[in-house]
Amino acid sequence: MKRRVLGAGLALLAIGALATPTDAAGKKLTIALIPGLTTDAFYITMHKGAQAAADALGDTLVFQGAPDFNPVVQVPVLDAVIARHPDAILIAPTDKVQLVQPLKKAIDAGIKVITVDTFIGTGKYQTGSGDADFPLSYVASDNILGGQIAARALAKAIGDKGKVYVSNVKPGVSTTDQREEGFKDEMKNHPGITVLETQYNDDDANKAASQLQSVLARNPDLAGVFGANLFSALGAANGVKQGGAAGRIKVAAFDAPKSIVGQLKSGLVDMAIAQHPAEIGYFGVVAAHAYLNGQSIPTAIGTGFTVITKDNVDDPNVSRFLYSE
Ligand code: T6T
Repeated sequence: MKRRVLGAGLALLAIGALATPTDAAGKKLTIALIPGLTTDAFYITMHKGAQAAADALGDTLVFQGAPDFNPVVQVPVLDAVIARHPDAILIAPTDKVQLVQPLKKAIDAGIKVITVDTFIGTGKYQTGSGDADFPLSYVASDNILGGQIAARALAKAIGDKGKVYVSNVKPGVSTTDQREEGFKDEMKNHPGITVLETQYNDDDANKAASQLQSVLARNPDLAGVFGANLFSALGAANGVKQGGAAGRIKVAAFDAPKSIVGQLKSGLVDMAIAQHPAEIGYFGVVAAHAYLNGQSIPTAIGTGFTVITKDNVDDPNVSRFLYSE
C-alpha cells in the first residue's frame, strides 16, 4: 500500500513539474539509463517505462548498456555516458562494490545518480554514512520479499519436505543476493526442507541447466529449485526438462519473460514472480525529473510484484506484467 502511495505522489510531482516547467534556461533534461545488460527482457521492459515517462515530461532519454551483466563491461559504458554529460544517470549497478568509485566520477562531474533495480553499498542512500550513500534514490522491487514469496510457494509445491537449492547469478549483485537471503530466511520456517548449496551460473542459462543436472545426479531425490533471476530460472527449468524430471522437480522462477507462459502451462514451471520493470524505469525518470526541477524525492521507491501461475496467466490483468522482448 505504502509503495503505491509513494508512486502516486511522484506522479503528482511530475504533473506539477510539467505544468510549471522550471528547467534551467528552459532546457529539456537529458537522462541516461544504463541497464545491467541490453538484451535482457527485464531491462528492455524497464527502458519502455522510462521512455514513456521521458516522453510525457519532454525529456530526452539515452539508453546505453553492455552486452553482459558484468562490471568489467559496464564501467566503460558508464565512463562513456559520463563523457556525454547528461543531467542524470539512472543505472542498474552490476556489483554492489565495484560500481562505487566509477559512479563517484559521475557525481564529481555534477551528474545526478539514481540507481534502478540494483543498488551500491547498502542501498540506504543520503544517510551520511559509508562511502556509497551518494545516489539520490533507489527504485526497485523488494527483493528480500520476493525471495520469501518464492520460498513459500516452493515449500507448498513440494509438500513442505525435501531438498531444494537456489540457482543464482554470482555473489555481489544486490538483487539476487537479497532474493537468496529472503528465500533462505523463509525456509527456516520449513524444517522439513533442506536447502542445498547455491549454484552460481554467471547469468548463463546453459550453465544453470547443466548445474541442475549435476545437482540432480548427486541428489536423485531433489524436490525443487528456485531460479533467482530470468536466466537462472530459464536454465534451471531447461535442466529439469533435459533431466526428464518435468513436473517432479518443482521450479519457482524469478522474472517473467513471455517464454515462461508455455512453461507454466506445461507444468514445467510452477510459478513466476514478475517484477514491474516498466514502473521502475518510469518512476526512475520521474524522480530524476522532479529532483532536477527543485522537488524533493524519496530516497527509496518500491515497486510491486505479480505472481503468475498457470491458473491466472491468461488474465489480461496478469499477462500485462509479462516482460516485453
Ligand atoms: O532479475 C532481473 C534483475 O532484477 C536482476 O538484477 C538481474 O537479472 C534480471 O535482469 C533478470 O535477468
